[in-house]
Amino acid sequence: MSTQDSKDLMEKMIAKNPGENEFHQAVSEVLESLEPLLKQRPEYLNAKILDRIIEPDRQIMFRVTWTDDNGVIQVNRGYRVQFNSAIGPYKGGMRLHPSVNLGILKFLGFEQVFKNALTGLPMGGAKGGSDFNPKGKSDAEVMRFCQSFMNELYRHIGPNTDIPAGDIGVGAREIGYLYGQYKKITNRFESVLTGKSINWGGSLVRPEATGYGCTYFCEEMLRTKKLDLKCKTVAISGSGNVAQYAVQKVTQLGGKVVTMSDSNGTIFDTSGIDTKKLEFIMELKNGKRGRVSEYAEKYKCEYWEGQRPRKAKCDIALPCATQNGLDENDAKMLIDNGVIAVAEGANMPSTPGAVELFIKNGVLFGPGKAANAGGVATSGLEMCQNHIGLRWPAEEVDHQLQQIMVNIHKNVAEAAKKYGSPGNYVVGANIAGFVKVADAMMDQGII
Ligand code: NDP
Ligand code: 2IT
Repeated sequence: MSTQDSKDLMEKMIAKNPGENEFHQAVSEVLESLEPLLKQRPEYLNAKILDRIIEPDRQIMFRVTWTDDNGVIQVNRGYRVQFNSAIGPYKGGMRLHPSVNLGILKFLGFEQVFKNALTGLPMGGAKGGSDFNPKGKSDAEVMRFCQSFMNELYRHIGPNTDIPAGDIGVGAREIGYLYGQYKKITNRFESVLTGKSINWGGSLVRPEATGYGCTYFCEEMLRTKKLDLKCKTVAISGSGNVAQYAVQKVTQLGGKVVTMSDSNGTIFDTSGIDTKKLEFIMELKNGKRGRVSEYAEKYKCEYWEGQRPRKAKCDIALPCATQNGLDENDAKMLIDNGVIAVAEGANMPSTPGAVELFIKNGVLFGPGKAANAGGVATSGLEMCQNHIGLRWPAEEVDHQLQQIMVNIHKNVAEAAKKYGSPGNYVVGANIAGFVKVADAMMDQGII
């Protein structure tokens, strides 16, 4: 594919999806990475695989009506973008956040297609959610919202059709309410959601999986330079599910985590966020649903109101909050401070300018679709356990998760090398993920 063809396709895609900047960003990065592959495999172009792969199979939008605790009727918009099912049923999380719109979910669904392919498990890509803001809502309000959301969603999903899971704003509580309503409507107890609680079909290690997997991926990158996490200073952003378990695994492997953050600010704890302090964060964020500033008050560390963690001097950065939270200036600061590796726990947390700087400056950079694939991979393991009617011990699931992350690293590194960009995990991840999905689409004909 020539650069001109790629530009033409991008222009067409932007015209068809106006204003969906994050989606444009995600597609543009993939198209750029694929150029060396397409030179060798023109059959993908003849079969119009690029035009087909950037168009979701199906985009579902619906009204979600619920009543708040004051008896006032509220209306939100619900979505499920079923992006691609070439290699398996649709699979991907659901996000509840006021910033959710169709463009955000298309970017996330598109990324999910390649990420899921990289896991080696048979899962297509999807993403869903709503602009509902769970912050400040009571449990009862969240429950009524989830029930109303499922009243529409249930007809579009199923254990062999589409299996949603958690993402920002959707954790064990929300998955519970969604599952309860699905069961009420369909009278079926089946593997239709992942991230379920342990005593009703969930998998051990699924809550930990994204943060652990990201840390394992980071270790694999470091291993290529004969380094490891021992005694490394690590800056983590976010304080939700992914960030919490990244902190836990980094600490277990001998690293020292000095930052966490939320949408209000960053805590900078030079003595390290150890196991005991992490317990406080978990209770604060998962139980009390409070702000990280309370940590700074309790442990008397620095708190940077309204700021991101990037000015913290660190060897390793794991961005685990949300998209585009790490820009060129942040990247410059990290590089000037000697960062060795960046592994994305979040989806697309680094802007294209930041990614370019990391790669130019020889920073080991693990893009989200490779580095955070441990979450959805373990969702795949949860589905597998549900289908065979067994529950594997934590050690077994963790072992499989580690193996999957090692394989992703290996496959991505090999693809990067094969197509002329050794060490470039962005190119490697995009090509390795794409080939798998594109080949399946070719096999399945013009549909
Ligand atoms: P959570 O809801 O548990 O936590 C989200 C964290 O990100 C919170 O600390 C939140 O702060 C912060 N955050 C969210 N939106 C913003 C924003 N606009 N600006 C600043 N901070 C923000 O979500 P997860 O930990 O599950 O998800 C984090 C990232 O990881 C997302 O990009 C998600 O897509 C990705 N991911 C998640 C997987 C999973 O299995 N859960 C799997 C793979 C990727 P606050 O509390 O203030 O809102
Ligand atoms: O972005 C992601 O990979 C997720 N939110 C997890 C999806 C899943 O199906 O477990």
